[in-house]
This record gives sequence, C-alpha cells and structure tokens, in this order.
Amino acid sequence: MSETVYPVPAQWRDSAVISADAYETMYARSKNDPHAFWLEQAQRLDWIKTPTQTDNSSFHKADFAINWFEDGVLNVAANCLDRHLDTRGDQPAILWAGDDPSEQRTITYRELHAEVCKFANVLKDQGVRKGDRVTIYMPMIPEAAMALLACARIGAIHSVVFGGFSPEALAGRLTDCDSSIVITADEGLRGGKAVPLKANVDAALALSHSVTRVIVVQRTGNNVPMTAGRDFWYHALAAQASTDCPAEPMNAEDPLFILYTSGSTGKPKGVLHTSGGYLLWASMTHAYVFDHKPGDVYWCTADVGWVTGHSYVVYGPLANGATSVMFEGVPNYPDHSRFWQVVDQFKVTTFYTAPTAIRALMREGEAWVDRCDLSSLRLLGSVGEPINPEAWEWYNRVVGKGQCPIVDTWWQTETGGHLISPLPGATALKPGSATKPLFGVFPEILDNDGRVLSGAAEGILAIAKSWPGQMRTVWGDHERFFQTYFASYPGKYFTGDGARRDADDYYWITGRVDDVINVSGHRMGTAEVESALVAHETVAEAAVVGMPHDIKGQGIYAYVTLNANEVPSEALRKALIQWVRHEIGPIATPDVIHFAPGLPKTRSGKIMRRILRKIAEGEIHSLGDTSTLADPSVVEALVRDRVLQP
Ligand code: 6R9
Repeated sequence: MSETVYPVPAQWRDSAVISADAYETMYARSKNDPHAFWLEQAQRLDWIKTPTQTDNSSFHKADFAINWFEDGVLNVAANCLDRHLDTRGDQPAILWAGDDPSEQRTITYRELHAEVCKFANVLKDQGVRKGDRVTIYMPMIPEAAMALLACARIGAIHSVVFGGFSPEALAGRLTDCDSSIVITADEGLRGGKAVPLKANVDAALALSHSVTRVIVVQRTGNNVPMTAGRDFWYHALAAQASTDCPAEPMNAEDPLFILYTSGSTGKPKGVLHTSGGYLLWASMTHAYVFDHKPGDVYWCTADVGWVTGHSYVVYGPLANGATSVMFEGVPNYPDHSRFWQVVDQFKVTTFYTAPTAIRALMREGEAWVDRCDLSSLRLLGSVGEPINPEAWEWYNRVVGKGQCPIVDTWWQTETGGHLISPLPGATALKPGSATKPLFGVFPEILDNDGRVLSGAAEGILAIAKSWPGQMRTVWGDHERFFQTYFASYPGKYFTGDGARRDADDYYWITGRVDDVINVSGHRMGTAEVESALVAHETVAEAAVVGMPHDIKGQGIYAYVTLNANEVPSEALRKALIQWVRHEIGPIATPDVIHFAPGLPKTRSGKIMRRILRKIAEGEIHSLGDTSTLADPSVVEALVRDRVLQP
C-alpha cells in the first residue's frame, strides 16, 4: 500500500468549512461534551419542536436501544424544501442529465417543493397514511427524488428497491415490509437500453400479494399493460392534485425509510432509519466532507436505489440547499467521456463516484477525459469499496489535475452516512486510506477475541458508541438486528469490515471479514447467490466466494455440485448464469461457475470457505491446514479444475 502523503493544499487550509484546528477541537468536544456538541449540531435542522435530549443509546443486551433527539419533532421534507424557499427558491435543486445527452431538466427549489406536495397529495388520495410502507422501484429521474420526499412529507416509510433487481427480488422486499403500494415507471433507460420496470412489477405482484395500488410514472412513453383498478398513471392522478400539502410533524425517532441490504446470512435485511438523527447525519457529513458552499454544483453518481443515493443525492444535499446533479445514465454511454461531458456542461464543482467506475474509465485512457473542460472541479470523492492507490493517483492526476483533494468516504447502509473520511481542509491524504473518524465516531480495532488493540494495529473494525445516523433496527426482526451487529463483540457495533490503523492513526479499510462480497461497490451476500443456485433443478449444492477482479474489485466465483444424473456442460454453465440473473438481477451475475464434484467439508459437514476463497484467489500454495477435512482429495480436484479470471 502506498504511503505517499498529500498535505492539505494552502488554499484549502484557509477557506474550508472545517480547518485542521477546527477538526481537532470539534472532535474533542464531540468526545468530551457530546450533549452540548449534538444540541449545537441539531441547529442545522429546522425543528417543529427543538430537542432537549441527544444520545440515549446502549449497545448492551440488558438495555439495548438506539435513540437520538427523542423529544424533537420535525419534518424531513420541510427541511429539504420549505425552509429554502425564501432564500433560494429559484436556485436549481436538481439538475437532471438524461441517459440520452440531449435530455436534461432543471428543477428549482420552488418547483421541487410544488411537485413534492402534489406527489404527496396523490399518495394521500390513494389512501397512504403515516407509517405505511411505500415501495419505490424507479429509474434515475427527478420523480424518484420527488417520490422519496413525498413519503417523507406525509410520514410514510419508503422502501426503495434498485431498478436493476429482478421481479423475484422485488417481490421478496414487498412482502417483507408488507407494502401496499408501489411507485414505478413504464420503463427505465440506461445506456440506450430500456429497462422493463412496469413489466417487472407485474411479475413481482404475481409472487407477492400485499400490493393493491401501482402508480406508474411515464418515462419512455412506450406501451405497457395496465391492470384496471390497480394501476394508475401518475400524470393522470397528479393533474387533479393540489400543490399545497402540509408537512406531517414527525418525532425524531419516527421511521423515515427502509432499505434492504445484503448480509452474510439469509435474506436481505430491511435496514431502518429514522427522521431526526438520520437527516442530521446526512446533512452534517455532506456539508463538512464535501466542504459544501453556496454556488457549488454537486454531483453524486449513485443510483437512488442504494444508500449513497438516499443520503448524498437526495437528503444530505437538499437539506443543505445544494444544487444536486442527478444522472440517469451510465459512464460509458454514448461514449467513455460521458461523465466528463456532464461535469463540463453543468460546471460541476464536487464529484463523488465509486472506484469501480474510476477503474473502468482509467482503462479507456486519458483522451476521453482530456477532451472535456474539467476546470470547474474543486473536490473529488470516492465511495463503496477500498480505492486502490493506482486508481486514486489516476483520479487525482487525470480528473483532478492535481488540484482537487479526494475524500475517500467509508460508511455503510447501516451507518446512514460517512463515518471515516478525510475533511478536505483538515486532513492530509494518503491514497487508499479513508483516514480519520468524523465527529462523534469512535472506531476500534479488535482482535478475533474482541480485545481492543491500541496504536498501529490490524483487525476487525468496530465502533464503540452510537452516532445519530445509525440504523435503528432490522424491519420486523429486532433480535436479528442485535444478533448481527452487537452480539459478536458485546457493547460494540460490529461493522463486518476489517481495518488497519497506522502510526498516524489513519484507518485503512481492508475489506469485509464476513460472507459479504463487494461487486462494483454493490454488496452481495454469498448466501443469496447460493440459494439462487440451489433453487435450480440441476444443482445439488453451491458455495459462492469473492475473487479478485480488475474492474469490479471483486467478482463472483461459484462452486456448483450438480445432481448425480446431471453432466456439466457449457450450455448448463450459461443457463445457471442466466438463472441467477433472473433470480436476483444482473448485479449478481456469476463471473465463474466451477463445476465441482465435491466441496471441501469438515467432518461435521461444514463447508470450508477459507479454502474455497484461496482457490478462487489463485493462492493455491497457502491453503492452510486441510487435515480436518472429511475428504482431503476434493481439494486437489478443485485446484486442478480452478477457473482463472475470465
Ligand atoms: C456506502 C456503501 C458498505 C460496505 C462497507 C465496506 C465497503 C464502502 C468504502 C468501503 C473501503 C470505502 N465500503 N465504502 N470500503 N473504503 N471508502 O457503500 O454502503 O452498500 O452498505 O456497503 O462497502 O466493505 O462495509 P453499502
């Protein structure tokens, strides 16, 4: 790992929102006087009733609870819209760039406010009430942001399902949170191709029976089947809706949204975030990490189907009155300079993307970048997976022209927003390190027995105390919430990540330590892919592990044992790959199907994943102790037949 250090540039030291001195003082205060610190931070929001309480949380089983600002009352949508109308009503809130470069829209705060009120009234007319679950399965169009904010306005709980997920995956999420309504579009558009969103919803509703209403936003205008009495065009409903809709007063701890994410076991978990603490965290981190200033044009490339889209396309930037760019397309359509054309066209100042996108564009060469004027950029960001120093250096040199600090932000769906990240005016950068904890975040490195390691150390990353943006529960399964995150190392939040802390107290995330893999910055539970594979009629058993992948970071390596009467073939390999895409979605496409007559198991029948991981990584000379295996000879066969990175 590179140990080059990039000091804070002189012009940043003097003008940043948070200077180096301010970081030290504020961090110390968040530790020594947290109540006062958080009451002060709470002032960045508009409260209907200002909280007098701050943290009231415990990670211990006996009094387990996570609560922040419990006596505060606010409305999240009002914080993102209404309070900006006097000062910046005519400023763009959303600058939208369509998949086709000729399509774009500008939506001011005043317009967004009116549209959200209309959308909220449509939902109310359809019977949606405070606390109801509304599933949003949408392309990256402004109506997606409007749908989120409309739910927030009336106190409904949104559950966004990424538009790339299959009908099966959508159905599971609808059933889990017992959603009675889905908001979707006729079709999405990505890289010039139509995505059949409405057709997918129809297929999902054949599998899940909670939904009674489907609201369809027109995007492509192509013909899609509509079921009378169940499906309604949004534009038809909105035509009669008023632009006046009072914002529902919400307790700080009332739920804002559910977002499903993959874990190491079982089906995806419905991560629940609440109103006050979440919004405070999204807003504070957006302001400090991205050094947000009036006049900035801020672009986070994430899809609203992921937590990054929630916190850093919609809630954080809009709470801060920022201009947020929303992008429908993909980095390589119509060509490899699309990102940079959007930066050039909208004069983007702050650009936030994932290492996988940087690596993919890096491979295409610098000419695609150089043909665009990127002189508006002042800050770059990275999220989703560790950024390798080569990609960091390219991002810095070719995109940032050596002039833009890079904030490598470590966080998770569960954390609501950034936990470990540089502050551009305060933190010297080391390529590949997420650097230092933000205010009120107390990371610890643990050994396998849960002992806290001090000084320079490597081990498991845990967080010692609650922070306002922390998830509050797993929807419908509070016990699973406790077991997943607080049982392994009592009294601490277990992140699932490994990390190293260096002699300067910088954190380097080393990747997941559980059975979660990170494919192009998207979390995938190996168990989910396995259960999709074994659901195929030819498959007896499957074990899935991550493998190194040049662009995606990690690829999906699947060991598959067929039923006794089945014969491996190229056709079956393709069929299994298609099957997984169909069951989960394209992001779960296996890179490798390794037909294995047997899997390495202990005598008690447990699959030894450590060995499977090593084989997939090509580390066949360090397989470790195989003597506890029931049949050590299966390992030789696996090594012989191992599939190298395609
Ligand atoms: C925001 C998001 C969370 C997992 C997380 C970690 C990895 C995210 C990272 C990073 C190294 C970074 N991760 N950011 N690893 N450096 N800057 O991605 O949420 O989809 O829940 O994934 O992603 O492994 O545990 P989510």
